Amino acid sequence: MSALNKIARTMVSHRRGILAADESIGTMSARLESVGVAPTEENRRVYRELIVTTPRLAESVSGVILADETFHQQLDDGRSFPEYLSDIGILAGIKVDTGAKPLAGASGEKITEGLDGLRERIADYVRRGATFAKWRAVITIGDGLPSDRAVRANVHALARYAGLCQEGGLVPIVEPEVLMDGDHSLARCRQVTTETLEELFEELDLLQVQLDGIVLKPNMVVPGSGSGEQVTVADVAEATVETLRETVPPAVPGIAFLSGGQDPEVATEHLGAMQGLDPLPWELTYSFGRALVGPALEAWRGQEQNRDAAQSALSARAVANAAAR
Ligand code: 5MM
Repeated sequence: MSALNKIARTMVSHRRGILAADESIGTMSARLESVGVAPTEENRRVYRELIVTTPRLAESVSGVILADETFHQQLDDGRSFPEYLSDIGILAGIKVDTGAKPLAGASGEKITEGLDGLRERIADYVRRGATFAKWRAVITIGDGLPSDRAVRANVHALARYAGLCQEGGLVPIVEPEVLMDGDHSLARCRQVTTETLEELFEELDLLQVQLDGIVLKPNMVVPGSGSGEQVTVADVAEATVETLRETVPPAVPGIAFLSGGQDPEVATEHLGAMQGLDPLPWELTYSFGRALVGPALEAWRGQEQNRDAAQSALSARAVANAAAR
């Protein structure tokens, strides 16, 4: 077993999943402001410390994805976030993309940036304790969208990122997110997700990315949030697993879903229903952001006296998702 494969398997095995706490400064600031907390560097640090010090987190979380700012911050006891996570048996990951920007010539579509200087940044993150990385590409469904050029450009960047990570000793989480925004049907989401994943695996092959040393982080196959289409948990589970069976090679050790704006409890139900569709060639787990920490942020609201309630809210979601596995 290669070192990368061993890390990837640790990330997705034993009923644990990955906590995405890597909101960019802009996103995290907006989330803090939405619950009445001033968006300062110190408040972002305090909030992230609350999240990672949740009691027994390591029983349901194998890895935490950090943003660059958090990666270089310390807990109150002086340990860096990667050091603390390692001490409690959780792998430290780092978001290495620098965000999704407008793609030239493709109105309304985005390309994720961050390849320049990535080899050197990876070496620095590895020295500071990172074992895996994350890069998120966003694919928008709309009138005539996504365009071929947006899908191609994004899967190309994902494959180049993945290759650089593996060269530097990090397991890449490869995240091609087909957004839930829009009024499209479940069938359309399935079609776009299938095409995106097909192109992604062609590109990973072209760039000689070692498939047993990645974790795929896709969207679940769901109707657009504005579609009004009524679907059951079983519909989503079946459509998602069928899409993945058609596109994801069995060499990939694990698939860790993003939640994408789904209600936290519904996302958990979807994850649970997929486990019933055995046999699956890969582990299926979670790499949720909002669906894990959303209720905790709501409960906290920046008040020290709400700390226990916030940690209990995160614990409840983490334990429920581990159980769903
Ligand atoms: C936690 O949010 C991540 C970073 O977002 P920005 O760079 O846009 O601030 C995001 O990539 C996240 O990891 C995935 O979207 C999964 O999170 P959700 O909330 O969709 O489960």
